[in-house]
Amino acid sequence: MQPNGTSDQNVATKAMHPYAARVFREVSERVPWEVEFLQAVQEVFETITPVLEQTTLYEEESVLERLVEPQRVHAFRVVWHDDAGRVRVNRGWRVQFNNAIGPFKGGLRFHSSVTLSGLKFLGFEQTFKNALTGLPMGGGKGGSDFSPRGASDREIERFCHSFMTSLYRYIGAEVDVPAGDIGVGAREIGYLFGQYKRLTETFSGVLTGKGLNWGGSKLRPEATGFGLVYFAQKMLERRGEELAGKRVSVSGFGNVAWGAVKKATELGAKVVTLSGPDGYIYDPEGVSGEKIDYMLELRSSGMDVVQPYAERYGVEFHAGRRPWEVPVDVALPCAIQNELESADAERLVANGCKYVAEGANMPTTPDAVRILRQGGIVYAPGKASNAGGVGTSGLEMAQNRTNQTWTAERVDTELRRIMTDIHDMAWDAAATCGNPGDYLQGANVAGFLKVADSMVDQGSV
Ligand code: 2IT
Repeated sequence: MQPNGTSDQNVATKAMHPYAARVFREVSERVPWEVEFLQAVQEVFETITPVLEQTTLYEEESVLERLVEPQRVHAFRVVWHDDAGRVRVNRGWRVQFNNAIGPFKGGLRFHSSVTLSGLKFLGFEQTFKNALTGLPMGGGKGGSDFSPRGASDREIERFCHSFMTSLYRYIGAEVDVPAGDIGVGAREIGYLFGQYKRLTETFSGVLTGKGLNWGGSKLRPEATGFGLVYFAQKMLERRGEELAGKRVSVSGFGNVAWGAVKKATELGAKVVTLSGPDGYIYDPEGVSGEKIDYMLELRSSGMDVVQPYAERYGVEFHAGRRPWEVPVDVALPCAIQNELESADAERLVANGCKYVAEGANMPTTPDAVRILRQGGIVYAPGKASNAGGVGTSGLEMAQNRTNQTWTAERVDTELRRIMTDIHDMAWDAAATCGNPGDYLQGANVAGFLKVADSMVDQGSV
């Protein structure tokens, strides 16, 4: 789970339509230090050329210029007391990126690596991802450079209360609905919700990922990982293969990895790796049964390391290395942005890997994506393959609006349908562009069209 700048970022704009190239150049000149944000913009802009060649409408309406500018960014100081009674200060943000198709929607990330550039990239991606779910949700993202690692439960509570005190005026069930992300799980959502309720004296669906007793949806914790595996299943099916019997590598050991391991194992695949910032474990027998539950224990220890798994189950631990060197059929990066670089991609290709589906947001660097694709690996970008998490957040919002509690079966059926629809939509959009099977282009084009057309419909706002 090593975050890694964008050392091998490709800044060529050759593949871009002249309009996209101009806007990209303008953004690059305006915020040259926002490398992750620029990486995300570049990836979208490079793939929508067929759309921009067909019509000048988006240029006439300055849609790209508007798309790369968040509607609003809230930046605030988060002051809290640690257990020793010291006053601590962190930075908090909420990037309300685009609400053309619904209220801003997206997670909160608490991690020492969080920056405004990182949140802008995540909010930008979220806008297209949410559009792909088919549900009325705009894009947003927020968080703090607060690291929950090693913090006590009371410290986390005090931090969350302070964070919400600064944020509560700017969110709401019909305005902006945050959720969890790295470092923000059920516990944090509970503290954030409690403070929102106290400050506003309202009980509303202002956050998703809530507890099951107080408005949460069944399967929301599992949804991102489950959805990822459902998507991967579709990718394999399209090529006449099945997931059962396949060897799978997973990176990370948090919420997304946990759900992915659970579902992949249930469907008969064998997950042989997990990873943390400390390195990766190789479990040739497969992560299954109680080992999957142990992932939850590892996570709640708050130590952000995976090595204890190796000690407990007597398997190999590779310190400071990434799991991509292990030969597998399917790789599922589920940790963090830019965790799969060129050398990793080369190894996956050389070892005969056939599918890469992203569980994290933008875990593969642009050069690595090129290497995977040139090497014949079928690649799915996170905005398509990890959309099951926010998709199920959308289902939680639907349940809250109508005062309903759906069964797990119903949520699972809806989640499967959402993932199937995203797969097919991306497939069809890519085919229309003359590149069948190109999920990257398909997802970007389908997401772009929905958001861009909605913006045009609503005039110059
Ligand atoms: O990256 C993501 O899609 C999430 N962290 C989930 C966002 C949400 O609103 O459920």
